[in-house]
Amino acid sequence: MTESHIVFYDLKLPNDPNFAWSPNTCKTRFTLNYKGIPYKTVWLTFFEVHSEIPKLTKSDRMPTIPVIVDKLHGDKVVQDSWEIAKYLDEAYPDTPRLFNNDLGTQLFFYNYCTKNILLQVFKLVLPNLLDKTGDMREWYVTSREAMFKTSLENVMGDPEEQAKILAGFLEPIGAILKEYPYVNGQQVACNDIMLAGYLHMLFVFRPDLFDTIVLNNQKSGKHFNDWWKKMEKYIKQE
Ligand SMILES: N[C@@H](CCC(=O)N[C@@H](CS)C(=O)NCC(=O)O)C(=O)O
Repeated sequence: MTESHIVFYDLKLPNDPNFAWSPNTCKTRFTLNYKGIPYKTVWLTFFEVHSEIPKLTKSDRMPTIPVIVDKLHGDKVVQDSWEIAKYLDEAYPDTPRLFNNDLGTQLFFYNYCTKNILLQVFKLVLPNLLDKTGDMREWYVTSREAMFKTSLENVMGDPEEQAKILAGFLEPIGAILKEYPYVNGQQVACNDIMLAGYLHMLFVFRPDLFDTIVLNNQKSGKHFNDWWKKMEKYIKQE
């Protein structure tokens, strides 16, 4: 067995341990898969994120995951999926690259996906996610309502309407995939990994909607379908 270079902290649902679902951590999982860097997952619940992560980061920054500890480079700790992607490109230069002197445009696309795609996917999967929060449900509802400054019912809104909005946000990306095999053109870039991380949450919680809104989207035709098939090899647990 290959020895893992990276310890990767992922988010565990109380009723579903060892199940990769979190969009933020999936961005890093898929990054590690794409780069072929051997890693070991440590699964934390939301409560453990708050108790364990500050011990690693030794900072008063809000504890979130993904976090990695790079055992090959002096136990370097990196927090945040975007920072981790940039770090791994530098620390492991012999692995497939995610950036090619295009940080600004990739950041623009990443922010577009976070603001639009991730938010819409979250609204659509929220009832399914809540069903899996087990004894953390009360904490989860209270903390998310504080984050959104409104009730989760308001956040969810009308699912049909939310699905239409998501389809609209995907449309300009479908137009890229109509012309090119990947978001940045001929090769996988960080953009593809980030987008796959966000869409993966819809795939695992609402495969029916993933099928209609993403894979068989009326406007984007089969282009997302072709892209997802190419990305599938990076969308796996170690
Ligand atoms: N921008 C950050 C977002 C990280 C994030 O929000 N992670 C969530 C898990 S999906 C978290 O750790 N949340 C802790 C909490 O909500 O208390 C990234 O991309 O790494």
